[in-house]
Amino acid sequence: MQELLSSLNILSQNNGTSTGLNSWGETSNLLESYSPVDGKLIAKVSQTTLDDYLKVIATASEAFKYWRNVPAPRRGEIVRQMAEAFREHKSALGQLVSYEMGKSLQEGLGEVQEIIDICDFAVGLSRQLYGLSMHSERPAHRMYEQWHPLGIVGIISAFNFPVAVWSWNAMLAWVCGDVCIWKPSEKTPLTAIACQNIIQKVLKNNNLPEGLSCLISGDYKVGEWLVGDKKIALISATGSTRMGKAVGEKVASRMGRSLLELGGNNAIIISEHADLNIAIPAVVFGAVGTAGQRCTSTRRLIVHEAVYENVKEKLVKAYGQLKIGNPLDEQNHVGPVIDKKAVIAYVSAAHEVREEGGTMLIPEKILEGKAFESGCYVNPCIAEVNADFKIVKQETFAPILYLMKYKTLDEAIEIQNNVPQGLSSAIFTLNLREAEQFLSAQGSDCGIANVNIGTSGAEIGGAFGGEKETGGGRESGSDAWKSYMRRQTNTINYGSQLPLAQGIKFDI
Ligand code: UN1
Repeated sequence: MQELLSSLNILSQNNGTSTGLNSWGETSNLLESYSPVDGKLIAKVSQTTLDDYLKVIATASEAFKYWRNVPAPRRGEIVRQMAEAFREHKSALGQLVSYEMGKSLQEGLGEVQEIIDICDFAVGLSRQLYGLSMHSERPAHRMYEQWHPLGIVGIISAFNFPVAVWSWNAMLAWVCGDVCIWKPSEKTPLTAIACQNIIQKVLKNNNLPEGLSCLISGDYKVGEWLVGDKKIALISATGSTRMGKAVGEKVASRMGRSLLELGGNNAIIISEHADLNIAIPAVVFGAVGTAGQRCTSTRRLIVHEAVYENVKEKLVKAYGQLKIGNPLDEQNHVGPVIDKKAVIAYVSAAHEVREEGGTMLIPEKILEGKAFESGCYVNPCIAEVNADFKIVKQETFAPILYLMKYKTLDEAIEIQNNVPQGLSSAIFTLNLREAEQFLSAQGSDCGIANVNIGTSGAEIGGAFGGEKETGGGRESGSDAWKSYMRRQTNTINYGSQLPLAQGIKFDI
């Protein structure tokens, strides 16, 4: 591990386990990062003080004045170099993601690949920040719109995708001419420092000013400084709905912008016309991948009554083959959940299922003994429930799958939509009418709706985000870049008259 950390330049020279965050001023109160893989303390990280924070803001504000004037394709070139740097460090960073967060090595590497992919996307985008031109109703007038950089973007990211979600925001923000201040989850501070170190080299090599990419560290209080600060033009926050509501309200009260990517309660509908050979693996990957800790994890399975027993049997069999253990060992499918608090949430969700009258088809179990010393390894479980149970309407960040039955597609869609969250959804069917109904205006109400693929594992090219309590924000691909810029409408009169719009006469 020491070797891995030093290959990512994380260990500071003077202190074996603590690391300074940046070169600005005093830091105190160390934040401890424990691995859920083996329960060991990996390193201690300095927390940002208010004094540090003020210096960071001043530095970022200065950097913005410079960066906004750099031509966008030139900004894209810097992001291209960042992609190269991440390619070079993919293996080490992927391992650290896996060790600090607990997801499988394949998924850790996949996360770094998402960074590389969004960099590539952003490079192309840097030449495509298009505005429209309009025909003016007045003679000898030209109208068009242009997109300008917004300012400082505050990025609050969650532990479950400790690096990819930051990059979706930061890479777009940079090509758009913004500067970024990143507040990673206090549960995964080291992967953030690793990313900062990787890009710092690129920034230095190109003589770019300090402040383009800032990292602040600490708990929610540090996040509150960002959220309440009028100098932060946009807050992009990923996390729980509870956190997002607090952030959204505070940012709105200062008339700032927020982009929220919050909880999901994602369902897969399995119709009687489904190809179960692809449906079952999609459900299992969606429900147990990342130990059920993706925003897009499959939490609910709504199965047609004609195939219900068959699906149930196949699922139980598939779950019986899952290997749970150290996520860095590629033999294992499921690693630990992030910490003991997550284990408690998992256990109490199972209790609530029973209290509400459901059955645990595969019951909850905390794994003990050798290789499970961290206390964070749990058995993925399946519960048979009614769609209206209170617990089924909540997002529990753990590998628990709720199974329910339906008769008609209308009913299945009604069940799927009848939760407070609206992130991701999917149907498995080979019937064209069913698939199209699911995707239509009377179908899924989620930001993401898929046919014959699962709810998780979205590509970076699409806009990512969801409706209702998921927060409404869109990140990553498509035209999500528009959230990171301000639109300006320009009208130019190249004639010698001053005609007014709407035909108004004003003679003087
Ligand atoms: C998240 O869980 O916050 O679609 C993001 C997926 C990933 C991103 C998930 N590409 O599962």
